Amino acid sequence: MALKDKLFSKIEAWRPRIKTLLKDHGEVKIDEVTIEKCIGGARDVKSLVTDISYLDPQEGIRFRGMTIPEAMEKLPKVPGSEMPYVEGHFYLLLTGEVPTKKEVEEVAAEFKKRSHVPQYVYDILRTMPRDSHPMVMFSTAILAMQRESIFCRKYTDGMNKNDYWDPTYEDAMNLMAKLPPIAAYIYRMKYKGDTHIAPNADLDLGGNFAHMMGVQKPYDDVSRMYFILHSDHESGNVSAHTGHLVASALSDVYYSYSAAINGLAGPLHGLANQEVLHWIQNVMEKLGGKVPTKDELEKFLWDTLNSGQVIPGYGHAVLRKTDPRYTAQMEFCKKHLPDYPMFKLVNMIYEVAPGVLTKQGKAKNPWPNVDAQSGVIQWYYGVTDYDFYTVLFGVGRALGVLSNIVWDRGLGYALERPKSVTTEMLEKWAKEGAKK
Ligand code: CMX
Repeated sequence: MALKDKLFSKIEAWRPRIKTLLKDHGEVKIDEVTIEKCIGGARDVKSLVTDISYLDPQEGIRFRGMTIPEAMEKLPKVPGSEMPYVEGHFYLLLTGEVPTKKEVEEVAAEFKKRSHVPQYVYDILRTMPRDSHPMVMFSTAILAMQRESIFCRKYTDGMNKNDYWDPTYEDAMNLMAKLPPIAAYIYRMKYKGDTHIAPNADLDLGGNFAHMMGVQKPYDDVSRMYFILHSDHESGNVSAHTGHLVASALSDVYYSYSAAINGLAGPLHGLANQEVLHWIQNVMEKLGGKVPTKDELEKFLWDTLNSGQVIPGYGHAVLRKTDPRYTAQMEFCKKHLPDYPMFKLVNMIYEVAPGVLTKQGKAKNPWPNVDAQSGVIQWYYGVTDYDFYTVLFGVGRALGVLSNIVWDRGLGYALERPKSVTTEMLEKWAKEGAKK
């Protein structure tokens, strides 16, 4: 397949760069670790490498060097749609090149070929308590498919290190193709009376997902936009880092991505999109369904902070400005749902919350992140079961995490194994002014 050939030529060309860096420049210092960073979650410690995306604190994410508007403009569009093919974005993440229409169609055809989900996955999902969180179901379904891993089989048979990337690529393609039907199945089993919609082979990944969800246009474009925006945010965030970490033990993509999904399910990470909707609903409920005034909203924000909770959808570990993923979704809302009361409320939060967070003086970034806007769009199009929202994030995030794992294998990145120290050691070094 053209994508695989291109990928291999890129990996082969890249390998000597990593070898030279390690062999000739391994001693060059790029960062230092302080006690604050050691206790504070390794914030900003430069210890991961990825060329697939880069997150600038002021500017936001760039996918393979492209801003979100640039990528959205340059990637081939699905005929009759505003949004690009998700398949084309995957091609971009994997190869660093914008695909031609023919190349996108090839990837789309490849995903279709690989999209059949084994019956045992559905059987397992059906044995789970129906009130299990959809992220638990999603993670379980992914892990259950580990027996399909080509990498695992080939590794057991004995394989040259240089070839690891190949079955990893095959596994990644297989898994990526199966995630949308699994997600749609969980949605319809849990929330739509266990009625299911067969896939439509004529549709692209985003279009087919909307079809299997049973939501009308332009939800196909919402899905495409959603998957692309959530795909990658460099390597340090919890889901991407977990995927990389688990894969660094040469665990295959099923083990790795299931673990990544578990990290995404945390309320400080991907679950924040569900928390935002929960928070908004609470506010409106307390006001008998009415949209609050700015003063009322400010009071709710302070009440949240004063009760020791975070304002979901605001703040970020790296970003220091409004998340361009938030802005991209806001532009979509302005076009498609400008008068929707919940969208207006989200905008009002945007006007009020940064001031409140700044006044409180704790959050380093008072601006909204991707999760502040995404739930409202889902709600508008009838996907109101907000505990499902993080599954949507999880389908998109796979594009980036899987691309990274393929490259990790291609470049032979090492087993991840940072060193821990004891509190006593930190106290000793604190007294001495530095680690001697
Ligand atoms: N509301 C209230 N307090 C906040 C806050 C928010 N939205 N964002 C940060 N703070 C607080 C932190 O809890 C921390 O308090 P303590 O000193 O008491 O521990 C302090 O401000 C400093 O935190 P920070 O350095 O600005 O932020 P972190 O890098 O530690 O954490 C994040 C980043 C995203 C976890 C945090 O901003 C947060 O909890 N936001 C709300 C949850 C959220 O929206 N998460 C989704 C992020 C995007 C994603 O991954 O999907």
